[in-house]
Amino acid sequence: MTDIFLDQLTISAEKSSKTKGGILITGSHVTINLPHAPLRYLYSGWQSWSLTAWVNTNRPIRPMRPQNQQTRVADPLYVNDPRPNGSWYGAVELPGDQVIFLGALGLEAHVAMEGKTLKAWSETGSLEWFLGAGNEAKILGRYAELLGERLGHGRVKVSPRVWCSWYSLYTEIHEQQLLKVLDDLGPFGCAQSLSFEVFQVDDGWQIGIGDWEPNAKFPSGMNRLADHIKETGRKAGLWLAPLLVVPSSSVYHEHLDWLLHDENGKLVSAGFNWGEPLYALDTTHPAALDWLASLMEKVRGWGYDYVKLDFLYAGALPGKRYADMARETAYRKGLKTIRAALGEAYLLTCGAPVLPSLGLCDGLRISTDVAGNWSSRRDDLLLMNFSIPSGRNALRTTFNRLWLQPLVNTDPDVVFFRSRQINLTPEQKSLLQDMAQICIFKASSDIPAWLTDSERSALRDFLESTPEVRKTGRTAYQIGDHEVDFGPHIDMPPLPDKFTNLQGAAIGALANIPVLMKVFDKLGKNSLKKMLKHNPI
Ligand code: 9PG
Repeated sequence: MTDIFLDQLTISAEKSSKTKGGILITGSHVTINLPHAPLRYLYSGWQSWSLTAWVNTNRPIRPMRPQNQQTRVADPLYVNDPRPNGSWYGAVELPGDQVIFLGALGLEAHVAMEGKTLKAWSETGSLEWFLGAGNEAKILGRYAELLGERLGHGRVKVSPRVWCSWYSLYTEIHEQQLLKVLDDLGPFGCAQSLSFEVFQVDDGWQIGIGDWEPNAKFPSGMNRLADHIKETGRKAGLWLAPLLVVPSSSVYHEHLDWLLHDENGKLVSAGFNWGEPLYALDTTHPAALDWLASLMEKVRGWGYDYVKLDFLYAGALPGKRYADMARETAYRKGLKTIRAALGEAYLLTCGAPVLPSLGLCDGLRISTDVAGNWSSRRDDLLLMNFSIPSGRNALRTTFNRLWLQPLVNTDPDVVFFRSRQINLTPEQKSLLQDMAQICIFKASSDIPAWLTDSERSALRDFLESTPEVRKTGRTAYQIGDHEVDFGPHIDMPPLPDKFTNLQGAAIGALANIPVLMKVFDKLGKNSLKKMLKHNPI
């Protein structure tokens, strides 16, 4: 196989010119004719949780089940498109490990593969694109450079080390128990302490989604809690989902006009969670923007210097907005308002559309959530949903987004050192830890009281170590004294056979029924409560 040179590709677009490492193309629609049929396609997921991976071109990744989860984890415009496709950029691999890449240098753009052609289009009009061929890492490095020039970079060089309440306690957090955890971490900087720089309170503190005041489990108020955190020498961190609104909230009752509607005047669905349908704030509505700014100022006023903003995709869903503005541009407008109101606080975006968040946040979650299990037959074969929280789903998408590192702090989600309440093997835990070292983003939810002495000391060493990281192959890294190849761990699972697929369709249909979702939610909560009763904090 001879090398593919860019001049062997037929490009149809308005115009094209040479740039360092590739070709710059202008056009609202671009078509590249490929010399051979590709073996693999690089799916680029829309937001943090969406699958981003190299997948064999003969392996369909649809349908993703259940249907009511599709909006939460993928771009609803393309979630059922049977072609290999993805947001803003796409790439194909030809025989001989040759990569051909096409990526937008702007927003509201999509790429798909049809036979031996790559097709790209903008939802709004003419756009610039970058075309590269050859070595994947080099091409993505140049793409990042070009994006940085246009969208900007995060402001913080090194991400802080974070203790996050979610992956042990989930929504079952309360003031006293968090103070106990804080106490057990020890004061920042002491010899035996765990050197987390941020103590981040996740989902569970608020009255509701859209009612961002402390609930009855936080009787002293969020400002007192921030004071306690700061007394230990740490920054206080808080989770919010400011672009989401649920029907039980006061924003929904009082300001229905702030919500995103479609062409027919119906509310746009942002998915389903917490036992309720989700709706989105219209970030072009001036009153909604004022509300967002004052919400951020309130959180800052309470004393929080680290803010994790979640479910941000809601701001970029298709719809008819107060101001006639393209969807990702509208999201960016909202994020700019948020950024300005947050001042110097660290901003971590999550569930966030990837390119539209660049330049406006410090950290970006680049994968779906990790979980206490590595993978499951249910998620891989029955639901075919690679955005469901799990160790392997998180590792796979994180790996394929490492090229974003020059642009933003890349958050691979938390690591585990505990063996209590977890179903990961030592090897699986260590793959996630290695990935966090590569990302230089270290976070954990381990409860100090659940750690053995040796687990606690391993966690301390992890937090304080800064091993040298070197890429040694397409999927391999040297991390300090050991080498790790992620390749075998991030491959896509095989396709289900016909019978399994039918079973999956039935389970997917059941999981789509709101009452059943509520029941599952309730059962999950009960077993969490039971677990916490048997595992004192
Ligand atoms: C809080 C969490 C954590 C986490 C976020 C985000 O509906 N779902 O299945 C679902 C799964 C994960 C999820 C949200 C919803 O995670 O990534 O870190 O902050 O929200 O609710």
